[in-house]
Amino acid sequence: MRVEEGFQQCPYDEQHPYISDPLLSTLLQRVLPEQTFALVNEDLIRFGERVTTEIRHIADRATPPVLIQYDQLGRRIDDLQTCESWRLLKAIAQEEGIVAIQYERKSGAYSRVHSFAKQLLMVGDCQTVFCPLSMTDGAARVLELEGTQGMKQEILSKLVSRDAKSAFTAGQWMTERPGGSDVSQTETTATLPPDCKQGDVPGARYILNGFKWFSSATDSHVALALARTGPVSSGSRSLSLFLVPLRLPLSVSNRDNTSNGVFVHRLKNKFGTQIVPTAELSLEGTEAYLVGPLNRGVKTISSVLNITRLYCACDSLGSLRRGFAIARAYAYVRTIDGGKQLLRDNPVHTAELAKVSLIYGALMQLFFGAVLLLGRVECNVASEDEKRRLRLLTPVVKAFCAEKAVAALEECMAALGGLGYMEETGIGRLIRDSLVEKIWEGTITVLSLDLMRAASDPEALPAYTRWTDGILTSVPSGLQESLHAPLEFLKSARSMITNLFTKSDSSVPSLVPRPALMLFAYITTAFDLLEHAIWSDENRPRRIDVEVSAEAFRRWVEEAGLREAMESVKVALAADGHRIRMDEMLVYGEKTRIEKARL
Ligand code: MFK
Repeated sequence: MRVEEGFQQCPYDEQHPYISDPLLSTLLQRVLPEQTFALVNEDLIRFGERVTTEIRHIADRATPPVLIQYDQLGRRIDDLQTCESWRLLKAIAQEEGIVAIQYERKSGAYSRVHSFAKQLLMVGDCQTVFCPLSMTDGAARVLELEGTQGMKQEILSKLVSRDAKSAFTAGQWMTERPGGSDVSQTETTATLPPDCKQGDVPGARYILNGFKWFSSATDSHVALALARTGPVSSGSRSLSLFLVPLRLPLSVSNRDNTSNGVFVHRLKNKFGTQIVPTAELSLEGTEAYLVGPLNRGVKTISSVLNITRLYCACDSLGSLRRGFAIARAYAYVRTIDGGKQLLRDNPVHTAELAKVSLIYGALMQLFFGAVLLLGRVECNVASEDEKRRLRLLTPVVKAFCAEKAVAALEECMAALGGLGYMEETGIGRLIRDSLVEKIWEGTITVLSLDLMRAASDPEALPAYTRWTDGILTSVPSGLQESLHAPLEFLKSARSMITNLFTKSDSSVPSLVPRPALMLFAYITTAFDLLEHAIWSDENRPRRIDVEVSAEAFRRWVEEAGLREAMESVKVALAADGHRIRMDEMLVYGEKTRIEKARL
């Protein structure tokens, strides 16, 4: 039989990423004022169309970057060649205002929601182009807060521009070989040139020398870099933040790649995000300008981290959005049972996809909860309680979305059987790319320590408790009755968090932070889902919609892992020296003779 003659699977239609999404539009209706919703809704309908008809085809043609370090005459040129798709995707994102919307602030405090909703539609087709844009956004925020007048005029305006021909992008250089996440080991130094006397003035010119181990926006125009301006013994407290032009003079037309002493040592050979030009860089006499106070570099760059971490969460969520859309679309066309039924008619299959849907919806509620707070903080309309909640939530949202989205994406892949494992469906790439979210911009363990750092603010827990109390007291009597058991269970889970966060930093047992982050994420998400169910009860005319949102809350509390998260915290709280010793034995076994000899 010729291959064209046998059975041919009917192709699936992923459909419009916004209109066909089961959750996004309702969530936006809840969180946005009516007029803003109308504007955002219209933009998302138009943009979603652009994703499927134009952006997806551009993304499918992307190829990895190439580095040519020397020309035919032996001159060092460091010519980093990215593919046309990468450049086009970046330009489209700039024109669409992925960064700009958030600084034009036409929708006030809701501008962040607008941009992140757009990103959500494009993530699965963007080849991780939001990575450099996230750092561009973060750098814009740092310059908005700490930049000199000159930096604002010359750089900030270009970072937030919609004109792709003249817009800048920014990188962020923190990581170095000795410490990785631990920047206290930074080797890069910043020294004042002989002609410059005042080094602590914002904008002061310094000379950087060192080696940056991960630069994910190597094709950018500027970067924010940490470098040492004080004694090594002061660790991260003697690091300052610098704005580095990648080329001098700084302009989009300057192609002289080594003109500011920035040398691309090699491109990284990564497991995923292969289109992103991540590289190792050496800085040799590189000109740079002080941003923010001297020796307060970590604090100053934390605004970048807190923004890029939400982009990371959006990347996890957006990858899952697309994987789930493909799995749903396939269930509509794949016949089973000798051709008598469709896959979508099979309850066992649908039950598995319902678990994916629950996770997707829950992560979306958690994510947009944080995005709303960020928008309010940036527009100076946030209360002190909201600022504290955002500080607690940012590391949690990034870590939890990374942890849960990949597992759910695996289910989406399996929902297509062997076809899902084929590269052409794109789910494999989504998994590979989104796996990095567990690592870059802070691993889950680093983020759990950051949560503990944020929770050590004595006002953080009261702020969080006031928010949850507010939701609990607004549950209408109908829902009180139908959700009695999960509500009681949620309250008992919340008291566990209260006990954890009221411990002083030093009295938190060493194994607690990571399970504490997971528990905190489960509980916060449950409150977000409850808030949504309450809103549905009050605003949605169809009973079935109220029932579905209440059911999502119930399943999240009773079936999705909250109980297990509580158990993990209990185990970590009780862990003594013996358990830690047993962990060592389970992982490494008895010390081998070689190890003993080394000691
Ligand atoms: C599609 C999306 C793509 C996303 C783009 C990805 C690009 C990928 C490229 C990379 O991976 S770049 C490198 C990523 N590296 C990291 O994310 C670093 C991980 N390490 C940490 O996050 C550490 O927690 C950190 C370096 C931030 C802290 O180190 P330290 O030296 O232990 O800081 P310390 O002394 O605790 O804090 C210094 C100050 O900063 C303190 O304030 P005070 O001086 O007032 O007490 C902290 O409270 C404050 N701080 C730290 N983290 C903060 C923060 N403030 C606000 N928010 C935070 N997150």
